[in-house]
Amino acid sequence: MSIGKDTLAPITRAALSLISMKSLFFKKDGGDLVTGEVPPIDKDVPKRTKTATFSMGCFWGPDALFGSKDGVVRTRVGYAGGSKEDPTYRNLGDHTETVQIDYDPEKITYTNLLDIFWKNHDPNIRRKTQYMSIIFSHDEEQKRYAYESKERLQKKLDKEVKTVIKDHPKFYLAEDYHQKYKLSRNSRLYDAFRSIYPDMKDFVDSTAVARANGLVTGKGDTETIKKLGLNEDGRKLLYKKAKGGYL
Ligand code: MHO
Repeated sequence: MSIGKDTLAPITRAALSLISMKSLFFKKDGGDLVTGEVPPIDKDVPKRTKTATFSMGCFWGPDALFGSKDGVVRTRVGYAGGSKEDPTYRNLGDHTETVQIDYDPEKITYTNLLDIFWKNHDPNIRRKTQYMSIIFSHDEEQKRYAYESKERLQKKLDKEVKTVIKDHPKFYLAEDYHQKYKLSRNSRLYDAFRSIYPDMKDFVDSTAVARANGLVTGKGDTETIKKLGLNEDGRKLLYKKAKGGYL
């Protein structure tokens, strides 16, 4: 026999309906974890940014990794390097999973980004096209740094570095569910940021969201949590995830 609602004390009933109302109005859209203001870090976007584009395996990890770095303003994941028009995840053709980074050159250099690139995947292995190691340079300077750093690493390892260096090709933005994927695995936090940025483009372009996506994987400075537009409950939850180091 199940206990019907009328067998519960009125006070319990009232409490239960309050909880369900709260979840109806707040929890679903994540509004219970945010301050309702634009995240402070997003009010501070530099006017001039530069762009870097890398392929280094499944793009979920690099999205979070680069997003966690001070000086990185925006990240997005997509497909590049192939010739197929309008590739999708299920119909990728000859493209490669790619992360694109807008950065503030006053705070982080292309050389810093290259270091992160080399240290966070194995460039000695030739992988299938989807997961190939590629540096897409956006100008002559980036190209030079890319070749120089590849050369240096090859000498150091005394092993062929299979990374391909190409000129910046057309970049096709990946499906919404791939953007800030690590954060999406934490649905309360993901919904919280979606409640700040209901428009997917604003969400993807937010520095706050990029940092949160890094923090849930245990990367980045937990001091940054203060600047992401979360209220105390939100900050506590993100802090817990950051310390848990979920990958
Ligand atoms: N299917 C792999 C990689 C996904 S990545 C977007 C996984 O589940 O880890 O290619």
